[in-house]
Amino acid sequence: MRLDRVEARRVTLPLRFPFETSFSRTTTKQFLLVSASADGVTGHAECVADVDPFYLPETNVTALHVLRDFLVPLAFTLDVSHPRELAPAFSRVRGHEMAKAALEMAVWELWARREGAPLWRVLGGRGGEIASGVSVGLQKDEAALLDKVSAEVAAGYRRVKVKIKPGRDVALVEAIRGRFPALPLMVDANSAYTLDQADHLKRLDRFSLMMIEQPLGWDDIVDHAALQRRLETPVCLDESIRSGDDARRALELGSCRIVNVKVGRVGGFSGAIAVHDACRARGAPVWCGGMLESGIGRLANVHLQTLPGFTLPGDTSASARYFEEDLVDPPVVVSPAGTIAVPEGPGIGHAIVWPRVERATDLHETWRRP
Ligand code: OSB
Ligand code: MG
Repeated sequence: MRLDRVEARRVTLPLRFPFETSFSRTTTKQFLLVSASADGVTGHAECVADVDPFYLPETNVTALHVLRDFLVPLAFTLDVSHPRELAPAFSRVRGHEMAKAALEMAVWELWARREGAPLWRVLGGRGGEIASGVSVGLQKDEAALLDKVSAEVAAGYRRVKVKIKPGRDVALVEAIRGRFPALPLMVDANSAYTLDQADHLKRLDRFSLMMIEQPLGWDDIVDHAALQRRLETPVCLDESIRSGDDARRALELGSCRIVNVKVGRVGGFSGAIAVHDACRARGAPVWCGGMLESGIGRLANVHLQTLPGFTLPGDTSASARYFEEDLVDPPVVVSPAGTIAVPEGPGIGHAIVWPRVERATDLHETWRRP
């Protein structure tokens, strides 16, 4: 298969509520929607880069540059006999995992559509349903946080993650635990602490948290290993894991006991499968993170989570938590039992609502094979 056209659209969607973390406060979601075509069939994928480099170094502008000037021209030289050939071909470009992932995932989605198969089947997963968890941003005070957590528990979510940062951590977790003694609960610091604060973080050990996600440096695995030795609570890495090899190294070093995988952060589905396999081979649980994706990226995450190593609920929640109107129809919904149905249709399996995409698009580039 030779690609004959690749497109990138820059799409902006308002978020229903601002999403606040230790590193930023997001009120609108802007992303690149990448489409790859061959022989009259087109696959689509959502890039997880953001407008700013506050989570990881890439932005929508760097992703567009790297796609336009390097990855797309490279992809046009390939005769693809399977989408897993994209990642090794892209390895000449160092870093830029989010840009790579967007094109790689679009080719997997195209591949699935060509086969008339749901994405999960070409990824090696299974149909059925997945368990759903939620990520709750920083709230204005303890009462607001307790209200939010109560609403998510009532909605059926199987696990709740709350964002923390210095000054907004131990007391909040204590309050949630007081109200919900048996709730599968975890926290995510997005690199807001340093190893000097290990004694403080140790105070979280009393609350039987499932894990603490990315407490230290965004590119660190050495200090995290020192921290994990001092904590009972399992450390989970997010930002620090950019490949299957990163997952292997972090687990071997004892930097974490659990891994969050985001397809967009590890260069695409091949990278995500490599992370999954590295964890599974070492008996470490892996779960799927999220980046406030529209339904297009959200469904890609649903399909990925049908691989057997995904033993914990991830951050894939209902479209309606973020968007008044999603770009897919039907939107992603969560049952009262806290599950999401795995689609059976070709590719991501839900229809993309093109008039909504076009309305939300302010820039559209098309590249053709020379
Ligand atoms: O650290 O997991 C994170 C959102 C944006 C950037 C980083 C993170 C997150 C989330 C939200 O936690 C997960 C989601 O609901 O999509
Ligand atoms: Mg995280």
